[in-house]
Amino acid sequence: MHTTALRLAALGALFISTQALAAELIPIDVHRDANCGCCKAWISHLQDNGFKVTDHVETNMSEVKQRLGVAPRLASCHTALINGKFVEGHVPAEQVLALAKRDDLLGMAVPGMVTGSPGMEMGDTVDPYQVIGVSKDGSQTVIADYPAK
Ligand SMILES: [Cu+2]
Repeated sequence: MHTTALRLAALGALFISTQALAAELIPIDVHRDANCGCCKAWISHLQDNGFKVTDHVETNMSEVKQRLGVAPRLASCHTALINGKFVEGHVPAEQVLALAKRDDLLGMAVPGMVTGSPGMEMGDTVDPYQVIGVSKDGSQTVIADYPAK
Protein backbone atom coordinates (compact mmCIF):
# COMPACT_ATOMS: atom_id res chain seq x y z
CA MET A 1 0.00 0.00 0.00
CA HIS A 2 2.84 2.30 0.89
CA THR A 3 4.48 1.60 -2.45
CA THR A 4 1.30 2.37 -4.38
CA ALA A 5 0.90 5.70 -2.62
CA LEU A 6 4.50 6.59 -3.44
CA ARG A 7 4.01 5.61 -7.07
CA LEU A 8 0.90 7.75 -7.31
CA ALA A 9 2.76 10.68 -5.78
CA ALA A 10 5.56 10.23 -8.27
CA LEU A 11 3.11 10.08 -11.15
CA GLY A 12 1.40 13.21 -9.88
CA ALA A 13 4.71 15.07 -9.71
CA LEU A 14 5.56 13.96 -13.23
CA PHE A 15 2.19 15.18 -14.50
CA ILE A 16 2.59 18.57 -12.83
CA SER A 17 6.10 19.13 -14.18
CA THR A 18 4.97 18.25 -17.72
CA GLN A 19 2.12 20.74 -17.40
CA ALA A 20 4.45 23.44 -16.09
CA LEU A 21 6.82 22.82 -18.97
CA ALA A 22 4.02 23.20 -21.52
CA ALA A 23 2.83 26.40 -19.85
CA GLU A 24 6.31 27.91 -20.00
CA LEU A 25 6.52 27.83 -23.81
CA ILE A 26 6.48 31.40 -25.07
CA PRO A 27 4.08 32.11 -27.92
CA ILE A 28 5.40 34.04 -30.91
CA ASP A 29 4.02 34.67 -34.41
CA VAL A 30 6.42 34.47 -37.35
CA HIS A 31 5.58 35.89 -40.79
CA ARG A 32 7.73 34.66 -43.67
CA ASP A 33 7.86 34.01 -47.37
CA ALA A 34 7.06 30.47 -48.55
CA ASN A 35 10.51 29.90 -50.05
CA CYS A 36 12.60 31.27 -47.19
CA GLY A 37 14.90 28.52 -45.92
CA CYS A 38 16.78 30.64 -43.39
CA CYS A 39 13.44 31.80 -41.94
CA LYS A 40 12.62 28.16 -41.18
CA ALA A 41 16.06 27.73 -39.62
CA TRP A 42 15.38 30.74 -37.38
CA ILE A 43 12.01 29.23 -36.38
CA SER A 44 13.88 26.06 -35.33
CA HIS A 45 16.27 28.22 -33.28
CA LEU A 46 13.27 29.72 -31.45
CA GLN A 47 11.69 26.31 -30.88
CA ASP A 48 14.98 25.00 -29.47
CA ASN A 49 14.88 27.89 -26.98
CA GLY A 50 11.41 27.45 -25.51
CA PHE A 51 9.20 29.31 -27.97
CA LYS A 52 5.92 28.06 -29.39
CA VAL A 53 5.93 29.38 -32.96
CA THR A 54 2.84 30.10 -35.03
CA ASP A 55 4.09 30.11 -38.61
CA HIS A 56 2.39 32.47 -41.10
CA VAL A 57 3.31 32.00 -44.77
CA GLU A 58 2.83 35.34 -46.54
CA THR A 59 2.69 36.40 -50.19
CA ASN A 60 3.73 40.01 -49.54
CA MET A 61 6.33 40.45 -46.80
CA SER A 62 6.92 44.15 -47.51
CA GLU A 63 3.25 44.82 -46.79
CA VAL A 64 3.57 42.86 -43.52
CA LYS A 65 6.68 44.85 -42.51
CA GLN A 66 4.95 48.13 -43.25
CA ARG A 67 1.91 47.09 -41.21
CA LEU A 68 4.03 46.04 -38.22
CA GLY A 69 6.11 49.24 -38.30
CA VAL A 70 9.47 47.91 -39.53
CA ALA A 71 11.46 50.70 -41.21
CA PRO A 72 12.88 49.67 -44.62
CA ARG A 73 16.49 50.23 -43.49
CA LEU A 74 16.00 47.65 -40.71
CA ALA A 75 14.48 45.05 -43.02
CA SER A 76 15.56 41.41 -43.19
CA CYS A 77 13.62 38.33 -44.35
CA HIS A 78 11.04 37.25 -41.74
CA THR A 79 9.13 39.44 -39.28
CA ALA A 80 7.87 38.08 -35.97
CA LEU A 81 5.46 39.51 -33.43
CA ILE A 82 5.68 38.97 -29.67
CA ASN A 83 3.52 40.81 -27.10
CA GLY A 84 2.65 43.34 -29.83
CA LYS A 85 6.33 44.07 -30.60
CA PHE A 86 8.09 43.23 -33.85
CA VAL A 87 11.21 41.08 -34.21
CA GLU A 88 12.82 41.68 -37.59
CA GLY A 89 15.34 39.19 -38.97
CA HIS A 90 17.75 36.78 -37.33
CA VAL A 91 17.55 38.08 -33.76
CA PRO A 92 19.01 35.64 -31.15
CA ALA A 93 16.37 34.00 -28.92
CA GLU A 94 17.85 35.52 -25.74
CA GLN A 95 17.20 39.00 -27.17
CA VAL A 96 13.65 38.07 -28.18
CA LEU A 97 13.06 37.00 -24.56
CA ALA A 98 14.39 40.34 -23.32
CA LEU A 99 12.19 42.22 -25.79
CA ALA A 100 9.05 40.50 -24.52
CA LYS A 101 9.63 42.34 -21.19
CA ARG A 102 10.64 45.74 -22.66
CA ASP A 103 7.55 47.93 -22.89
CA ASP A 104 9.60 50.97 -23.93
CA LEU A 105 10.39 49.33 -27.27
CA LEU A 106 8.27 48.93 -30.41
CA GLY A 107 10.52 46.14 -31.58
CA MET A 108 14.03 45.05 -32.46
CA ALA A 109 15.90 44.08 -35.59
CA VAL A 110 18.99 42.47 -37.02
CA PRO A 111 18.95 44.14 -40.46
CA GLY A 112 19.95 42.13 -43.52
CA MET A 113 21.02 38.51 -43.42
CA VAL A 114 24.21 38.20 -41.40
CA THR A 115 26.35 35.07 -41.72
CA GLY A 116 26.57 33.35 -38.34
CA SER A 117 23.40 34.84 -36.85
CA PRO A 118 20.81 32.27 -35.65
CA GLY A 119 19.40 30.52 -38.73
CA MET A 120 22.23 31.84 -40.94
CA GLU A 121 24.97 29.48 -39.80
CA MET A 122 27.75 28.79 -42.31
CA GLY A 123 30.41 26.68 -40.65
CA ASP A 124 32.22 28.63 -37.95
CA THR A 125 32.02 32.00 -39.68
CA VAL A 126 30.30 34.71 -37.63
CA ASP A 127 30.22 38.20 -39.10
CA PRO A 128 29.79 40.93 -36.50
CA TYR A 129 26.25 42.29 -36.16
CA GLN A 130 24.14 44.40 -33.86
CA VAL A 131 20.65 44.03 -32.45
CA ILE A 132 18.87 47.36 -32.92
CA GLY A 133 16.02 48.40 -30.63
CA VAL A 134 13.34 50.79 -31.85
CA SER A 135 11.77 53.01 -29.18
CA LYS A 136 8.21 54.28 -29.23
CA ASP A 137 9.43 57.71 -30.40
CA GLY A 138 11.09 56.02 -33.38
CA SER A 139 14.67 56.41 -32.15
CA GLN A 140 17.05 53.48 -32.59
CA THR A 141 19.61 52.18 -30.12
CA VAL A 142 22.07 49.30 -30.12
CA ILE A 143 20.75 46.65 -27.71
CA ALA A 144 23.54 44.11 -28.17
CA ASP A 145 26.68 43.33 -30.17
CA TYR A 146 27.43 39.88 -31.59
CA PRO A 147 29.58 37.93 -31.32
CA ALA A 148 29.57 38.89 -27.61
CA LYS A 149 32.80 40.64 -26.63
CU1 LIG B 1 17.00 35.01 -43.26
